[in-house]
Amino acid sequence: MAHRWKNDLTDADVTPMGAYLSRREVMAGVAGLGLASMAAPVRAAGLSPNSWEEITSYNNYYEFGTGKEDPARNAGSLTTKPWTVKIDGMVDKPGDYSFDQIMQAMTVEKRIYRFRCVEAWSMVIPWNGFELADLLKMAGVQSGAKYVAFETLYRPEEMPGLRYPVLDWPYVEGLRLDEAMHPLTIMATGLYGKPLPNQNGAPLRLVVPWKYGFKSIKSIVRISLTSKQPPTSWNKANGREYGFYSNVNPKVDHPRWSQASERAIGGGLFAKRQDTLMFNGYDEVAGLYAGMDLSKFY
Ligand SMILES: Nc1nc2c(c(=O)[nH]1)N[C@H]1C(S)=C(S)[C@@H](COP(=O)(O)O)O[C@H]1N2
Ligand SMILES: [Mo]
Repeated sequence: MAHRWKNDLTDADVTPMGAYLSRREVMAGVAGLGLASMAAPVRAAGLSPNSWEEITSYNNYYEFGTGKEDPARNAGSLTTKPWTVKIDGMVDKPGDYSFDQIMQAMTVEKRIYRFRCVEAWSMVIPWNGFELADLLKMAGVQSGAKYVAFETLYRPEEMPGLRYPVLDWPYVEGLRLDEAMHPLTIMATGLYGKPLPNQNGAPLRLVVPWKYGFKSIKSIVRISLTSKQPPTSWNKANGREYGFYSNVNPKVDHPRWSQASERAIGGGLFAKRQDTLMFNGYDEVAGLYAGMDLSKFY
């Protein structure tokens, strides 16, 4: 399976508009040629994805410990079947949606995305998932809704890290509604065509590729549509260091380190750091922040 990803790269994919704009159009155009599989959005042109081993053994999932290897070691105990996501707040059809019910309604596709942690390391990850917009449309977003709040499972019996007050549990995150509806924003349910491993946020987690990794909240049990900006875990823990927006921005440093460059995981001991790109390279989201001072709204 792994080697197939490179074959998914096409010239269309390397243009800035190649990915999200193209999905439905290109799918429509290409489907007739029987080449549908080549139209999958590839967001890291020229880069090859990190290995399964790298993506599943170097993780941040503090509910299972704060070490990079803790999640792989400790998350095996997490029960992900059955799984229910409560969708509530300003929606027409609030309720408890089972994971199976969601998967039946959604179209899962592959998306190769760059992933940039605020700690200045990065990977390239071949996700499987569906657009968050499709799930929100299914629930029926009401007109007064402006934000989407997300919550991770809180289950101390299975999550040893919850014993430590590193964060105010459960882990919570949030997006502005237009960010949540953006076609690049996905709910990931798999990696390399396999179900998402527990350490990566099984059975479903958010992926917002133009934001620092901590926005991509794992193992989601609740999604609430709200009129007010929701609190977010890292912002509550240290508001000076972690803002609500957290867009990848090489020009706005973390108070304790530079964000101008990053260490690509898997590059080897002597690999050169690579430049960090504005919006992690996803320039098509720039319009979402038109007129905003991104050093103030960090
Ligand atoms: N619930 C929860 N979600 C989380 C985290 C966490 O500790 N708990 N860590 C975040 C951070 S800091 C990063 S970098 C990414 C890591 O995702 P990965 O382990 O799949 O690479 O998950 C994010 N989502
Ligand atoms: Mo992170």
